Amino acid sequence: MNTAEALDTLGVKTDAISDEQRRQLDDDGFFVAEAFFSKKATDEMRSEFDRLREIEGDFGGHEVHIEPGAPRLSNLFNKSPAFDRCLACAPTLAAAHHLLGEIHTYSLNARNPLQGQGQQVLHSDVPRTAPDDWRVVNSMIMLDDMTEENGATRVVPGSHRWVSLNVPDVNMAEVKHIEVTPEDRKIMPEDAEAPYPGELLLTGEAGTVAVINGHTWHGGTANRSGAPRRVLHLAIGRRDIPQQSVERDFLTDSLYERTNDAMKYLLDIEGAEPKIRGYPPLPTEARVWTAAEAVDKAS
Ligand SMILES: O=C(O)CCC(=O)C(=O)O
Ligand SMILES: [Fe+2]
Repeated sequence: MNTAEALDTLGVKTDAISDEQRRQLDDDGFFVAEAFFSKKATDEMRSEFDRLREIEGDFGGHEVHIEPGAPRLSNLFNKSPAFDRCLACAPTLAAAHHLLGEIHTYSLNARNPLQGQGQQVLHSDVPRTAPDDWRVVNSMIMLDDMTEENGATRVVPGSHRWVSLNVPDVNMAEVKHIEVTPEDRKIMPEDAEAPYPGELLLTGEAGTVAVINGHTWHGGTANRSGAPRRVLHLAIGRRDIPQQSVERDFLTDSLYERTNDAMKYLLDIEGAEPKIRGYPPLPTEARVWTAAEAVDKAS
């Protein structure tokens, strides 16, 4: 199996993204695919988000990090078959194959900023050690309408070519240190939570998928209206970069049993031994991540 074969089996065609979307990804570092998921698919994923949030409460997101003011969930492939369809999310997967070549899943998380909260520091999800060392394509699968009022994701066009910014430590992989030149310093924001010149908000109706190069400077914004903003983050990584959610370590018997060879290839669980029976266990304590912490590390 290889990525081209897996994507073909899953019905993801290389022309699933248009020439214009490919150009936007290359030049701007992001594009938006409107109305990709049907209402039925979106409704089902949204109600699973709610069901799992009930189960996980304060521990939601514990496998990666818990974010005060923005309830999260992680390890979602293992938690509900409703998310299996994300393995055929053509805009994300075609973009990832285009940019990264051989791929596997990086993570499937979810996030819902609460009223008045959720402003994140501007950040790159992953570091980069050479100009074209692209590592991750991330995407926001909108389960609610994402508007300028309810905490849309902001992006800075063209910033995927700039220095890596405020990369969360869980995503640093082998990179120990990000080289920052005096030229870089000039464009790096003094206040990473503040609006950045030229930033845009990614908005769309439920079912829309916004795809970004994981290196593009971006971040969640505050939910001013309080309307729910449930979003899945489907991140796909270059296959030689370790997964954020190492699926072999989290694997449930249910996910292993219901996935075909192409899905197993993308999840990187071919021949793996399921470790978990039933619902993945919740911890008794978990890591909290705050914007302030990211900036401390960066300075
Ligand atoms: O939920 C969002 O709008 C973006 C979140 C994000 O970039 C992150 O948590 O890394
Ligand atoms: Fe991010």
